[in-house]
Order: sequence, then structure tokens, then C-alpha cells
Amino acid sequence: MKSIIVGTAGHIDHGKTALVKALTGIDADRLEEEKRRGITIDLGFAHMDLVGADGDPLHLGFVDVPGHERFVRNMLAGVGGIDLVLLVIAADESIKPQTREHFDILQLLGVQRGITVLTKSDAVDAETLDVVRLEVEEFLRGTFLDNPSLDNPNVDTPNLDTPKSIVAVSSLTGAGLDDLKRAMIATAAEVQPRDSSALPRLPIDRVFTMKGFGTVVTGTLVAGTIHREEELEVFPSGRRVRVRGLQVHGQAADAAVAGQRTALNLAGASTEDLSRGMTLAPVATFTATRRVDVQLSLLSSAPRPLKSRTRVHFHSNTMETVAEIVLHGAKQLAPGAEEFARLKLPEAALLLPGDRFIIRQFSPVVTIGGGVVLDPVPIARMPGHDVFLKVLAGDDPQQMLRARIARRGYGGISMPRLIAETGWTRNTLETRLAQAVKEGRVLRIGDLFVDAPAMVRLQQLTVRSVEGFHRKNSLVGGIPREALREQVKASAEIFHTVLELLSREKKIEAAGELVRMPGHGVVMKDEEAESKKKIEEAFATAGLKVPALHEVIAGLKVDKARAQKIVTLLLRDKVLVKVSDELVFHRTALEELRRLVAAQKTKSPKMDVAKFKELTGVSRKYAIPLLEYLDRERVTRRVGDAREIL
Ligand SMILES: Nc1nc2c(ncn2[C@@H]2O[C@H](COP(=O)(O)OP(=O)(O)OP(=O)(O)O)[C@@H](O)[C@H]2O)c(=O)[nH]1
Ligand SMILES: [Mg+2]
Repeated sequence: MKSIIVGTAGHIDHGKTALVKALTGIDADRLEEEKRRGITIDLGFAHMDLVGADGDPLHLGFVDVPGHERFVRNMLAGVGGIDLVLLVIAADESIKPQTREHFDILQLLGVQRGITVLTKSDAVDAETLDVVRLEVEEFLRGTFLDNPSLDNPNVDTPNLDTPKSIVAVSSLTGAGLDDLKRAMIATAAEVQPRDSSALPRLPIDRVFTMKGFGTVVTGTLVAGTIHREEELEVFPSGRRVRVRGLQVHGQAADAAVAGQRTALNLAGASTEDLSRGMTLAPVATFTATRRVDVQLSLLSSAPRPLKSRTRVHFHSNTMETVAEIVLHGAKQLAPGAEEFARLKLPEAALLLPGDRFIIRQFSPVVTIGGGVVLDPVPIARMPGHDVFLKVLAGDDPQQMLRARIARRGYGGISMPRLIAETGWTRNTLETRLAQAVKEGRVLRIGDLFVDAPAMVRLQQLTVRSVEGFHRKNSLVGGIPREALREQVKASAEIFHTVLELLSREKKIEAAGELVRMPGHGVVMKDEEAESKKKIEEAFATAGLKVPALHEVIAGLKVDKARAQKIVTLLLRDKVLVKVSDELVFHRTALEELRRLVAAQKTKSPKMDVAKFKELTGVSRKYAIPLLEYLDRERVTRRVGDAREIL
């Protein structure tokens, strides 16, 4: 069975609700106020079953929208998930302002299929009807409602009269309704079924409580499948809910699939926790965002150019908020023009690539444009940003993925983050990445996908860093791994891979803790080697009564700068240990000190400075820095003037 969603659109009082009732028998005006005032205020719902062009059952879910200009925001909440529109134009009034505004909205939202219905045909004579038909044909010329069925050679409707793209009906007399049904069946056959294996998303359009059930939400399931007992996440609040019960088009069911009007009875949330505009989606899969990069079009009917940093009403799916628009390429956008832009939202919302949206200006509140979400996780603008957005605005999903991976450089991107940023399933991503991985354009490193050219850049950077290190530190055998990793700013996993690659190609040597250029050991001349030995000996024999460093250096054959480097080397190798700015000790002397202090503990756990001096035989000048060193090393702890031995 095919299920599609049919939406109405058109000016107030043009007979949308009457038409839905004439077709389905259901009065979609459900509010008391609507019945009293005879106008639609909020969305209404109905459904009917037909037999599809292929002989299979065809289920139509209707979303009836209000035509009143004050309720366009409600219309926008309903029109997001529709597959096929009935553009309703009353034959006695022809095209009116909300005919135009609704039609603009349908085009901006990318609705692909529809039928134009001239209602109230009983209220005009044949001549008037012809005139209106001509007017409407003119109005629709070149749009998606311009004879779509007739132009499509792929549609095979052998048993049907050629469906007309403009159908005149009377909901009062029933005239033309059969033509309309035939046209709907033919058009429904052209509707691409929505992807039921995609990740599910249900934008909520109604929330209410039902006696004996509790909290119920309804919406058009725009993608995927939702099962009974499934756990879902509410966006943007992050609340987790469980699907206790599920209805599709008013019938209890075990699962709802994309393209169906869906009602969910939820456990884990009350009506206060939920509202129109929120979205239900799989748990721990997506993140709500306050920044999106989009492709934006300004209607040619927009009253004035749109300046960057303008604030507008923003509508997407069932959600409504305000957004600040920052144009990427220009200071302002002329009516009829298109531009990449970044939208800043006051609160986080779940938006995914491909989501359509509408913008309306503040005053007067009219629709001025709309567009499509390209990137829900924009990174700060960088060179080539426009090229990146052009790829996302294109139609090659493999190229889009490569661009998304490339922009992460050698940081790479994990599968879960790719899912969150594209809205695609793991399977879809695997399929779309397979070729790039096979060709070596994208590398799989652990759970990361990494751009191959970025990895080459990292290899070059790593080699340059090691070379640079050698230049500055001729006496040191190599750069410690961790220091190198911090210098090139790579994650542990990626860095490990790069070192392996470079070692295998013999471009570097990564032996033990140090990384160096091949064959680059420490080149120490005889004089330096002798000086190193002298320094070490001077400190080793001094014990805790160490000489001043400058005195030791002064007694060497090498010059001061080289001597300083040798000391640095000894400090790095932890042969010497710096205890304070002036005091350097040999490692063995400090080890001996620890033993002494530990032995003292068995006699008394407390020790003052005097006791320490007595124990070690050092003067106060050495005692204080040494005790502070022991405190830092957690051998002792200062308690008042004394030390507690730990
Ligand atoms: N004569 C005649 N009257 C109609 C026909 N269809 C609707 N009407 C009348 O037109 C009025 C408006 O009809 P609705 O169906 O409520 O119009 P609507 O487009 O849903 O209006 P909103 O939802 O408020 O935008 C009602 O009084 C209907 O009885 C028709 O085919 N012929
Ligand atoms: Mg109505």
C-alpha cells in the first residue's frame, strides 16, 4: 500500500475544507471556534482510501490548512510534510493574495506534485470559468503545477483519461470530483515514496491528552519508521520518551512509516513537556543546533532587498522561531536572487541537510523567501567555504561526503558524527563512502574517516617538525613523541598512524620515546662529551651540598652556550634535577635524601627545619628549597612550621 500526504493550499474561503469534506466525508475543522466562525484557524486532518494507478491500495492522508493571512504560520506547520498539494482557487474569486503567498511557499519548500482545483464551479457560468482557467494557467506557467502529468513521459496511465492539471469542481453538487480523484491517483503514482529505511523524524504538529491513554502527539512522519515500544529523543529538549501506542491514520498499528500521518501515545513526557515545533528522532543520534549554513532565495515579490544581519521569522517543519541571517557573499540580497547564508537561531533546533525552510519579514508579516539547509554544524568560515557549500548544494552525495571529510583535515570524522551531520544512516554512509575508501581518497583510521591529502600534509608537517627540532637541539637524540604530537596537533590515533607510515618509508625513526630523522643520533664532539661527564661527576660527588651551576660551567672547556645545552640535556634525561631556580642536584643525591627521610619517619612522623638540617647536614639555604621540593613530590606535607612525613 502506498501512503501519501495531500495538503490543501489557497486563499481564505476558497473552499479547501469543503473540498476535503466532499472527498473524504470528514470535516477537518475540528475546533469549536472554527465551526462558529466558518473559517479554518489551525491544521485539520482527514483521510481516504483509493485504488492506485497500479491497482494497489492508495492511502491519502489530508492536511487541511487555513487560508486566512493571520494563520499562515499554522499553514506553514502543516505544509512541511506533504507530497502532493491541492491548490484551491475559487472560480468566483480567482487568484487572491494568499493564493500567491501559499503558492510561493509551496515552491520554496520544493513541493514537486500537485493539482490545481477550481472550486465553486457551480457559482459561476461556463464563460467565467474559462476566463479563470486562463488566468490560472498563466499564473502557473513554468512552475511545478504547469501540466506536470502531461509533461512526464515516465507516467504510464493506460486505463485513465489523461489527467488534467487544472480540475474544476463543486463541493456542493459533486461535479468534477471524480475527475479530481482520477487526477489524484495519477499524480500519486508519480510521487516518490519517502525513505522508510532512513532515520525517523516526526515533527510534532499537535499535542494533547487522551482519556485512558495520556500524552499523545501527532505529525507527518517525514522519514524512516517508528515502532511501538521504541525509545525516542525529543528535540530540542533532549527528553527521552517511549512509544506506548501508535496509530496510523486513526488505526492502531505496530509501526508507522515515512509519509504517514502518525499519532504516538508517549510514556515519559506530559503535555507540558511537548509542543508543536519539537521533533521526535532516534535517541543519541542527532544534536540540536543554533547555527546552520543554508542556501537562501529571496522571492522576486519581496518588497525590498534583504540586508545581512536582518532578523526574520523562521519556519521549518512544524517549527517556528526567529533567525538572524548573515549573508556569506554579499551585504544584501536582491529580490529574486540566491545566496549562501548562515542562520543564527535564539534556541537550538533539530535541522538536517535538505530541510526546507521559509522566512517571513517582521512587519508587515509576509513571506519573503526560503531555502534549504546545507550544513547543521558549520565551522568558523574558512577559505574555500563557498566551494564547500556549493558541493553541499549540488546533487552528488559522494562528493558531499568527501567534502565533509576533507574539511575536518587530519582530525578526521567519526561515523556517529557523520550520521549526525548528514542525517544519513550508517548503511547509506558506508555505501556512499565505499568508492572513495577503495580508491584511497578517504582513509579509515580506527573509527575515523580521514581525507587522504590531509594525511599527506600531516606527514610533511611531521617531518618538518622533526627536522626543525634537530636544528634547534643538536645535542638531543630526538623529539619526544608527545611533544611532536602536540606540535602537529594530531589526535593519538592519527599520529600513531602517521609515525608508522613515515617509519615504514624510512622518512623518520621512531625508536622508543624519541622521534628523529634517520641516522640522526646525538652528535657530541669529544670536548662536549668530556664536559658532560665533568658536570655529572661534579654533582654526583657533591651529594646534597651542590656547587653553584655557574661555577661548574666556568670550569669547562666548552663555551657557556654549549655548556648550557649540555645541562639541558642532562635535565631532560633526568640525570640532574632542578629543585629551584638556582639549585640543581644529581638524581642519586635526591634518591638518597628520600631514603633518609623515609628512615626518619620510623622514628617520628614529624620533622621541623632544624631536624631536617641535622639529618642532612645542609644549611638553611639548601634546606628550604629541598623541603619545598619534597612537598611537591608528596614525600612530605607542610603543617605549620613543621613537616609531616607521608
Ligand atoms: N457554492 C459553493 N460554495 C462552496 C463550495 N465550496 C465551499 N463553499 C462555501 O464556501 C465557504 C468557505 O468554504 P471553506 O471550505 O470553509 O473554505 P476554506 O478555503 O476552507 O476557508 P479557510 O479554511 O478559512 O481558508 C463555505 O461557506 C462553503 O460552504 C462550492 O463548491 N460551491
Ligand atoms: Mg478551511
